[in-house]
Amino acid sequence: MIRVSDVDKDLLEDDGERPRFWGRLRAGLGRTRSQLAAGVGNLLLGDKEIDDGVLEDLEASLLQTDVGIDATREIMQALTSRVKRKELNDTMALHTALATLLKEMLRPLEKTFSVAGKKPAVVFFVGVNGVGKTTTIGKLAKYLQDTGARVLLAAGDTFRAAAVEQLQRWGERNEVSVIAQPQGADSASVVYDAVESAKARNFDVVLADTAGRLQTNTNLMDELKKIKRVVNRLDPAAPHEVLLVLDAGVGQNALSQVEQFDEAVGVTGLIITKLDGTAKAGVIFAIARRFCQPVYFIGVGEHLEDLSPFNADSFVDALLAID
Ligand SMILES: Nc1nc2c(ncn2[C@@H]2O[C@H](COP(=O)(O)OP(=O)(O)OP(=O)(O)O)[C@@H](O)[C@H]2O)c(=O)[nH]1
Ligand SMILES: [Mg+2]
Repeated sequence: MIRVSDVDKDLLEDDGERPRFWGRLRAGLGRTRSQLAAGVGNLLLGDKEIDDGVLEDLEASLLQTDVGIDATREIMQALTSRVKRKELNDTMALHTALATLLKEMLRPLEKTFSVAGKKPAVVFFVGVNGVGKTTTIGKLAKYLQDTGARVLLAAGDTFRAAAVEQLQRWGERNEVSVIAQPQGADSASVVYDAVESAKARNFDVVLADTAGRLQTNTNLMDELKKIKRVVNRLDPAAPHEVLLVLDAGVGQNALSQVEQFDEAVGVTGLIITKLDGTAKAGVIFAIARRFCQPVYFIGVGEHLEDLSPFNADSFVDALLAID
């Protein structure tokens, strides 16, 4: 169980990533946390006995935050069997067991994002329209620069009006070079140029933006395959990462996005954005149950500092924290 005093202690004492981002994560997950409150918050109101009503409220809360039927069933079965075995005797114990279980479910998603040793590491950002690809590139450019990496951006979204300018603005803000061609140019050729230039100029990493597309649009998915083929000619190992950006607000539709982008271009990792704007952050448990993709980063806002490596314990602590 997280108490406010523990949270304050974390803010003061922890010197890792957590203190800087913890407050934002906690605030960002506020809508999902309120949605969970009916079922989960009640567990903390006192050392009540666990009856069917308590378990039903918990189940309903999980479903309402888009944890999904399968993951909810798994969680409820695990907890119910422990209640039946008399291992959990009151609601407080149930709350603690829930937190532990949720952390265990999310821990396999943790993986450190590394661009070391590739010179340049080529990273594609793919996803449906408006999920936060370009913004995430802007934030990540800064994050990687702060680790000492030399970053080059590729304005591979040559389709949407003003997409190139949007990336260039992020480039200026971070003092990062951007390789671009005018709107309407072939995006594969922009990304190719960027990788070639990064090789020649000794960059560590190329972050390549791509236009948003629906996972169901075969023609546009083929275009992504083409970018991949073209870059492959410069480096058979490239792209080293294909990051699928998911807007948490789409809830269960995220599952079909993972499936179809992976089938088309081989997704190597996920970034989940807009956790702050939604009560559906529970979808991350559905993702964890169904796929083995790492979640490298999460986004809880529009600002540079609103991106953080994913950490299962912090995520669940923030989700279940007391307001
Ligand atoms: N609240 C919130 N907004 C975000 C987050 N990430 C991105 N946004 C906002 O979402 C909107 C769309 O972001 P973009 O980065 O343009 O999305 P995109 O995927 O590049 O969009 P297309 O290129 O049109 O496909 C912008 O207004 C961003 O500021 C986040 O984590 N939280
Ligand atoms: Mg974009």
